[in-house]
Amino acid sequence: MMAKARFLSVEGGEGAGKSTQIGALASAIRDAGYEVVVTREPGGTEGAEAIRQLLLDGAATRWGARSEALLFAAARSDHVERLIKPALAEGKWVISDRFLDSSRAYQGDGSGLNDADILKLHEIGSQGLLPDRTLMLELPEDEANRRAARRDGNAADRIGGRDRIFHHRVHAAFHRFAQQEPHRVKIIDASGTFDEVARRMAAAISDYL
Ligand code: Z5A
Repeated sequence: MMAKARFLSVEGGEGAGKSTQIGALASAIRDAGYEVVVTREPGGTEGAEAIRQLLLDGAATRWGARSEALLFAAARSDHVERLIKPALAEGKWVISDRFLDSSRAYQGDGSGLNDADILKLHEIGSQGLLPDRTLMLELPEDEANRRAARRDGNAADRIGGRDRIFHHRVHAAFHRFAQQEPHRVKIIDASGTFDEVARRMAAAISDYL
C-alpha cells in the first residue's frame, strides 16, 4: 500500500538554493510513484501571486511590519485553501518553496513581531496547517551572498535587500525552529555541488517513501 501524501516546505535564507533543489526533490518523489505539486510563497494561487507583487515590489518603507505580516498571512490563507489542501486531499504531495517558518523568521524575529502573534494569524488564516516536514537549507553567509549576486547582480527585492543584522536574526530564528521541532524541521547542509545537496534533501524524507 502507498504511504500517505505529505506536505513539505523548503526554507532558508536568500540564495541558499531552495528553488534549484526543489525540482530534484520533486523528481525523486515522482520516481517513487507519487504525484507532486510544486508551489511557492508568497504566491501559488492567482490571488496570492497578486499579493506577492505588493509585498516584494516597491520602496523598502512601503509596508510596516504588521501590515506586511497580515499580507503574508492573507496570501498563505488563499494558497492553503485553494491549492495546498485540495492537492493533499487528492493524494498529491505538495512541496512549497517557503511557508509559515519564513513569516516567523522574517516578520517575527527579523522585524520584531511576536512569534505567538504570527502563529495566531496563521491559525485564523490557514487553520494552523503545518508541513509534515520542513527542509531548512543552510549555507555560510558569504557563499549565499555570492550565489545570489551571481544570479541577481545588485538587484534585491524589498525584503532580500534588508541589512545584514536583519538577515542574521532571520538565520538565528530558522536555527531555533530546528532545535525546537527536531522531528519536523531538518537542517540540510546546502554547501557543495548540486548533486551532493540533492542527496541530502532526499535522505531527509526517505522515511516517508
Ligand atoms: N518572505 C517573508 O518575508 N515572509 C514570508 O512569510 C515568506 C517570504 C513566505 C521571497 O523571495 C521573499 O519573501 C524572501 C523572503 C520573504 N526574501 N528574502 N530574503 P523570493 O521568492 O524571490 O526568493 P527567496 O525565497 O529568497 O529565494 P531565492 O533568493 O530565489 O533563493 P533560493 O531559491 O534559495 O536559491 P536559488 O535561486 O535556487 O539559487 C541561487 C543561485 O545559486 C542560483 O543562481 C543557482 O543556480 C545557484 N546555486 C544553487 N545551488 C547551487 C550549488 N549547489 N552550487 C553552486 N551554485 C548553486
